[in-house]
Amino acid sequence: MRDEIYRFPIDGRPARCDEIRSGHVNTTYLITTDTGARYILQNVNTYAFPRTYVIMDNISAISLYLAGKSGEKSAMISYIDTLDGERYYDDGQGGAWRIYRFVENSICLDRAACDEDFCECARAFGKFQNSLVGFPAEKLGETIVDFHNTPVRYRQLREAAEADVCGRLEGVREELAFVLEREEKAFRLQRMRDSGELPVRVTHNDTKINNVLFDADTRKAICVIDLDTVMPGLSAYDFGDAIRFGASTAAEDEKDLDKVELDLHLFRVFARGFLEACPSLTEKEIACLPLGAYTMTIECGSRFLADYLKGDKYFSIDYPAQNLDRARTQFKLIRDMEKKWDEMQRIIEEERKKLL
Ligand code: GN1
Ligand code: MG
Repeated sequence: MRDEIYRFPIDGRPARCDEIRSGHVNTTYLITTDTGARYILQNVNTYAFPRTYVIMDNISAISLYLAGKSGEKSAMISYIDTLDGERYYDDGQGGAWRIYRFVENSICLDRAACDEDFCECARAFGKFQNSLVGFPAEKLGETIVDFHNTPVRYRQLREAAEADVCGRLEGVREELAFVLEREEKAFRLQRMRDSGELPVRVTHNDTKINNVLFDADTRKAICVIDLDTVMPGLSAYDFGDAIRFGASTAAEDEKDLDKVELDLHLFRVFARGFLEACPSLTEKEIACLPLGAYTMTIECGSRFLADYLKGDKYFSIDYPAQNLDRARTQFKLIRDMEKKWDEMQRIIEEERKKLL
């Protein structure tokens, strides 16, 4: 049993503890009590998230806002305070712990089994953004500073390459050159954010399909989870990260790069669900969605590559070169997006017009 659970008000006595291995960053457990109540207990990775209090303040502020909106089923999960009335339990040894009630009959999907699953995922993230459109994004803190600031991610990659603490640089020269050659396009979105051309909203920022809870029977999305990266951002981040992961034809760490492509049909399916659920997107934001996919993909690849160079400090791995494999799939996707760029733009335009 994880003793941290005793710090929270729960129904019954903890009877079972099972680790759920799906995220790359936090550690998650399913706790079942003797009354059958179930809770998700999470240990926040404080290497990734040194500012746990910012996360919990953000989540609490938006929970309160969503709860006050009448007639809306909450678009997100909410956490339970500790017995001492704190938003999370600080174990005094660098560990931050929190719980929420397991949503009965819910499932997480690692991949969409059909178009409808992916469309539901799009609706869930679209709805999340849309329901927070009236929330002042500037009130939220940055849980990870410069999380989707691509120029900063490039700088961190350069620094990791210069330091080369593991002596891995020789083996990744080609990948590094690939990233650096694409700097202009990769920085475009951040430039538009800086110049105020795109509105800053409340965004989720980590929109993999496994961050949505689905109803096991109806397969409708219930709400979004994994709220640690909820902070001010661009709509293109949420669209783009979901495409990077969910519209790829292969796993994030696939070694056979011939299998990795952008599935344009899935791209369309996601675009449809997202646009439908988020009618507040401006024309300019919509036009930037393909660039969001491109940017999130090259940025994530750069992060995997930087972490590989640093000795896998951030993303958890199951085997030594997994972060390099992950980086390579992202770069393969980028090549494919470059080939399919005009089609990506056309699809967005077509889906936009269908909603008019
Ligand atoms: C991490 O924890 P998880 O697996 O939901 C990461 C995302 C990456 C993703 C890559 C806080 O998400 O940014 O896109 O891995 N989350 C954080 O799979 O860094
Ligand atoms: Mg996650």
